[in-house]
Amino acid sequence: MILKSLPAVIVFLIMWSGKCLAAPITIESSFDYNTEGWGRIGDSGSSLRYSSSNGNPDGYIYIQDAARGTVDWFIAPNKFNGDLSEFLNGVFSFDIRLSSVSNPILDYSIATIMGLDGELQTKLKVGNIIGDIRAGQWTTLQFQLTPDDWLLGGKTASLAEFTSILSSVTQIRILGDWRSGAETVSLDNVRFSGDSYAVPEPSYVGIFSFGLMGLLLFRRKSTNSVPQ
Ligand SMILES: [Ca+2]
Ligand SMILES: [Ca+2]
Repeated sequence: MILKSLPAVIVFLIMWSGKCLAAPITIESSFDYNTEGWGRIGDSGSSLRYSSSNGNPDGYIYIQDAARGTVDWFIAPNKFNGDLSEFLNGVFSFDIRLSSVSNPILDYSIATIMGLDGELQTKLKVGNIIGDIRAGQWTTLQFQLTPDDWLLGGKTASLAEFTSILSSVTQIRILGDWRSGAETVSLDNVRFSGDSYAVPEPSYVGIFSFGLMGLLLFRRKSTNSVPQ
C-alpha cells in the first residue's frame, strides 16, 4: 500500500519543497546614511540633496526644483536595474512628500520603468491623486508590477511586453516635479518587493526521492519481518 502511493508522495513533496523555497525578495533604498547612489535628471537649475533627518523615518533625498521649465526626475541607482523579472506580480512602492500641492501638472505619470524594449509609465497620474496628498506630509504610493498599473505607448502593455521590459531594466525614474513653479519634492523608502520561487535542483530532488524510497523499503521490510 505504501509503495503504491510512493509516486504521489514524491510529487507532493517536490511541490511542497518548491513552495518552501519561495523567499521574499526586496530591492530598497531608505537613505539611512546617504543618497545611496540616486541621481536626478531635468532642470539645470534644480538640485538633488540629502537630509539625515525628517525622513520617514531618518534620512531621505529631495529635489529642489528651480522651475525653469524642464521636468525633474529622481533616477534610481544601478541596483534597481537589470533583470527584475522575479518581481513580476510584486509591488513597486515609495514615499513622497510635496512642499506644495497648488497648480499641479495633472497629466504627469508618477514613475517610469525603462527597458530595452520600451518605457512603462504609471497609469496613475498627478491629477488622479493630488487631491489625496497633503502638503508637507509623507504619502506612500504603491504600483503593482503587473501590466494593469502601467502604460506602454499610451496603452496597457501585454504581459509579454511588460515581462520583457521588467527583464531588461535600464533606468527607473520617479517624478520630482509635481507642480507648475518652484517646489521641494522629497523621497524615501523606495522598494521593489516580491517573492522568488526557486525551482528545486534536480540532484536535490533525486537525493530526496531516493532517500524517501529507501526509508519506505526499510519500513516495508521491517513490517514483513514481524513474526506472526
Ligand atoms: Ca529614510
Ligand atoms: Ca515644478
